[in-house]
Amino acid sequence: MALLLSGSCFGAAGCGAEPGDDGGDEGDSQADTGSDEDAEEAGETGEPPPGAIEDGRGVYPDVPHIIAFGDVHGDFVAMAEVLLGAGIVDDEGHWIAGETWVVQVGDQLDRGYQEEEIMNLFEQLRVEAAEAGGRFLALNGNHEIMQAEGRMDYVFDLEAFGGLEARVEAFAPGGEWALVLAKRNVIVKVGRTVFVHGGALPEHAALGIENMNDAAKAWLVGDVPTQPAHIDGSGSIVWDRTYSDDDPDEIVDNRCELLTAALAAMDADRIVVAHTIQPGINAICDDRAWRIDTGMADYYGGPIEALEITGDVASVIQME
Ligand SMILES: [Mn+2]
Repeated sequence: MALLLSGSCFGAAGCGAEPGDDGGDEGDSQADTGSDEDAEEAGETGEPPPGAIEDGRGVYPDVPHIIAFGDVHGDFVAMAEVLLGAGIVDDEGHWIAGETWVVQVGDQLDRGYQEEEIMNLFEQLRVEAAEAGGRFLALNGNHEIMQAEGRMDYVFDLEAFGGLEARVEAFAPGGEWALVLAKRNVIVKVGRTVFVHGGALPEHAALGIENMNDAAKAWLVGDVPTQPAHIDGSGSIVWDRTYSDDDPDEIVDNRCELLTAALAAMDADRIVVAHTIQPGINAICDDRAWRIDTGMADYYGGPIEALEITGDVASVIQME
């Protein structure tokens, strides 16, 4: 896919940190809009990009067309293949999906070398999508929350976000990148479909989607000192694997019953989760739990796929 690879840095967004990248993308000097210039400047200074539009509290009306994709883990090329392959952006990285809603189900960071470029592009798409009547919703996964906890265990690129020390400061609650994470949600419901990085069990559902997001944001912006339990650790919505782990030693036997209860509590028909790598996008529990983390990032080398929901029909888009 020469087009995808040569165009994968989308000009101003850049992929300068990728090892072995010789800095291609010649002739891509048309930084003709304010947002492009801002994004470029942001990349150079380590400052987060501007973005006035927030994601709201996480519960939205039904929309005709949704595309969701999973963990990208610092791999701009894999991310670009999804966005291009699913018709979300043009080959300069600008939104062309009209009124489509796109949900990225968390884990943009760690294990890769283009984290800032991905974050900057996602902020750009948030604005462009909303202007076109669609939405681009990037969720916070466990790897985003880990940054805010100061847990840099899976950082590959020690230069990203100004270096490790600056990174810890910027992602600590109240820090400039934590404020970017605080614009996002940890769980959303669009129409009858819930999206969350790990999973939502009945006890999470009982808290309420909007309340879970409000509490996460209050911590990320620094208003509340204590990290909420529902985004903290293995039993939390960003870490739980109940609906995604098929390992015979780990599998939760009554998970479809738990799902039924959780969906009822959230007034939803299906859930879309990531976090546990699947051989390809698939569903369990009578197509009510979709697992969409295919390990597409270079670190894992899995297939590039996205989930498309049109009306009440969910189907898989395969990019290869
Ligand atoms: Mn994860």
